[in-house]
Amino acid sequence: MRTETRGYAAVNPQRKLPTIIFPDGDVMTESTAIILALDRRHPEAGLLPAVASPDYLQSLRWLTFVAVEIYPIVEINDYPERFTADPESDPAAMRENAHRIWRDRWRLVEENVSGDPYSLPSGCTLADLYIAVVSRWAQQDEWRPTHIPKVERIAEAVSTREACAAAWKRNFG
Ligand SMILES: N[C@@H](CCC(=O)N[C@@H](CS)C(=O)NCC(=O)O)C(=O)O
Repeated sequence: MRTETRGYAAVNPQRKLPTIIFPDGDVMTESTAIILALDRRHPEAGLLPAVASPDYLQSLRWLTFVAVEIYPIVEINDYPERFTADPESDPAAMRENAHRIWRDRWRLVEENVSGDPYSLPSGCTLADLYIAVVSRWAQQDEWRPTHIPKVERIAEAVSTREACAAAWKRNFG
């Protein structure tokens, strides 16, 4: 759902979610940029691994991979008509193709993350929250557990963290 109000367009010209308004009034859009900004503004919280550590590089890698290779597929799943100029095109076929690409890219995450139950050996980071949330989209609930069990473990571990459980329940039941 695109957020239609004129007021929302003033903070997010693309009228997409998410948007964050920081306590000092700074407004930011783009989920990965928001994550990096939160980490810089709250260094004490350890939201991402220490900058000098190898895990920091890997957390940037997976954040970026999910943001640019996976998240955009959600828009094709939700709004296939935006991606064709052909009035005869079949939205179901476009969606199925999007699902195939979605599954291939999640398999790549599955085969390359090195931690357990989180994506990196050093433990939970905002990259895990991002992986967990984005993995819930694009209608693959039945496919996920058998094909990407590590990603499922990340989502399970995130969803049961004390700080995340209520928000997870609100959004995903
Ligand atoms: N690149 C943006 C993508 C944001 C995005 O696609 N948000 C979805 C919700 S998950 C949305 O608002 N979709 C409505 C639409 O495409 O009209 C980001 O990473 O924040």
